[in-house]
Amino acid sequence: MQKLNPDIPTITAFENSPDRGKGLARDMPVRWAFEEVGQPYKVRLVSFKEMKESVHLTAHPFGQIPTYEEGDLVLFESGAIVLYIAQHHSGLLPNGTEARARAITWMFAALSTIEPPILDYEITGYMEREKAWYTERMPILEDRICARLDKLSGRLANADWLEDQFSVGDLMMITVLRRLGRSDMLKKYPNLSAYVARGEERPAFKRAFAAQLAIFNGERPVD
Ligand code: GTB
Repeated sequence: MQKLNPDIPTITAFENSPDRGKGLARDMPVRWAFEEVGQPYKVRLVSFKEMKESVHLTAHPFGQIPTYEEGDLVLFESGAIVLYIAQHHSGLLPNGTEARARAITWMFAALSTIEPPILDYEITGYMEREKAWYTERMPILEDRICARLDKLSGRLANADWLEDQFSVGDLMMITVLRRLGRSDMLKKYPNLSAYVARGEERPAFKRAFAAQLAIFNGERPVD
């Protein structure tokens, strides 16, 4: 595995992101976490072909992005990478064992409770459109998402963040909710829409978003 600079972590991202610069690929939460904690990072762009080749598979067993390399440490899974960044810098986890555990719980809730029905909906949307069951299945999947959003909305209520302060839990929850785009599902929950907008207003989010958009617009990272 090529080491660009052992002191500055290097992540991988799509050379050509299918999201067309919307910041929906999973390098985005990693970039956002780096920006929140003020850690510079490098990006190595990979094509779909390179992702499936042995060099990349050494870092990522499933041939995907993102990966994280820092010295001899190589990580994959955006959640694990974001958590690692949060644990090794201040700014994304509160002080206190219990408060930290609650923030991490929200991160897991984002990835393992909120995201799965959203992914089912997305994947059905582009893989099963021609199937006979498509029109019947989509509202069922939509209901499953809304059942989760309903509870999340109730829990957030009028608060700015899921716990007392912005944390890695909010970073991941907002990342996941962004996958709904400006869909009618999110619009049904004004407090969740405002929550996502609040996250997107953070200067760190804006820097991360601009960096991935620059790649979509043809800029290439410099070593
Ligand atoms: N669980 C892993 C993680 O969280 O890191 C999942 C990683 C993953 O899904 N990576 C995707 C990938 O490498 C890119 S982000 N796909 C290539 C492959 O599997 O061959 C998922 C993604 C892709 C596209 C959009 N989009 O176009 O909006 C959004 C999200």
